[in-house]
Amino acid sequence: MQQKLEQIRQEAKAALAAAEDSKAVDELRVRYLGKKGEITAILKQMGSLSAEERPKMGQLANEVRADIESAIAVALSEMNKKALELRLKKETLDISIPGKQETVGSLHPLNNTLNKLIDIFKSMGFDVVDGPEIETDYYNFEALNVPQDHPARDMQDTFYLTENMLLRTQTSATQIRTMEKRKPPIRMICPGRVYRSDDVDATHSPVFHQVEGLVVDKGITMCDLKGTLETMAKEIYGSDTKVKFRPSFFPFTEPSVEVDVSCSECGGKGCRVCKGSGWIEILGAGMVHPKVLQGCGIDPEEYSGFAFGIGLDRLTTTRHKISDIRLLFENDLRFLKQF
Ligand code: 2U9
Repeated sequence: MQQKLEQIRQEAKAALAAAEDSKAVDELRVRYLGKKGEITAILKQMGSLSAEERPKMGQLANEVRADIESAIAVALSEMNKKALELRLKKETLDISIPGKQETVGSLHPLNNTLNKLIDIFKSMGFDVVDGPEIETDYYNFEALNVPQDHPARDMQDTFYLTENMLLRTQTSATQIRTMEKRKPPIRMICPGRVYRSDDVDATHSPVFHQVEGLVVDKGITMCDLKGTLETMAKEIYGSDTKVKFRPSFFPFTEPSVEVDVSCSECGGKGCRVCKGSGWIEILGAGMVHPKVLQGCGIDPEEYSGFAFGIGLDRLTTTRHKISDIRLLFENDLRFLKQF
């Protein structure tokens, strides 16, 4: 029996040393130490031994069992170590590899300029109002005192959807609706996309953007218009900016003006940006025509108002010295990344 136990010890240790995975180790555990294992089988034969030999063999059997158990523990721990080493090797991180560069977007220059204008006008108490891009002939032209035979109403200049519906050529319809709904005082700007049937070139696009403004209250004069626009121009182009009003004509304002600012590039001396004149035209404006007020149910004897229309695209190109309006619509990242 002693011989048999020693043989089991040798065999089990050799088998465990050669085991390749934990499954093989487990099989060996069952084979040697399990309920039907070889050691158990030996222990069952103990009854046939003499009283003298029994405790000796019992002790030896326990020793062999403990030996095999510790060989199992060693084999398993070796295996775990190897598996861990393998995993660590496979999952090695090369921390010297350069990271992937994440590009951060920025606001489109049109939105950037618009946000600036919104901030400026909000600080002067203006509301920002949105309106539809599809309008009726009445709100886009008739209510604004644009006569039936005015060239702007021509099919050549306006995108008509039906005889009566069109893509708005200015955002003024939103102001008309506001005046119909609200009593003065009114202070509002309407930013938005507008459409005109123009051929595309460096300064024209059939889709462009306006920010129109309207103020209606008792006692509003041209001085209020001048102060408001001067404040806006100085904020946009710098505090040294001068503003010049030239007489003009629009059907919806009387008197009407076109507004120039001193060229921020040359300070008024004349350069490429202002085409030598020292001035840049940025908007049209005027006192709201009494017929327009009347048509919206506002008594022109009691109230007066001023209105202005800013071409957002032109304001943006002059602000950033962008030479071609088309750059604003092409979404070329090489251009947009500069802002
Ligand atoms: C109401 C009454 C009057 C808005 C005005 C202009 C003058 C003007 C142009 C600027 C560049 C159009 O985008 S542009 O080509 N606009 O010159 N717009 S006064 O007048 C209004 C608006 C609403 C009820």
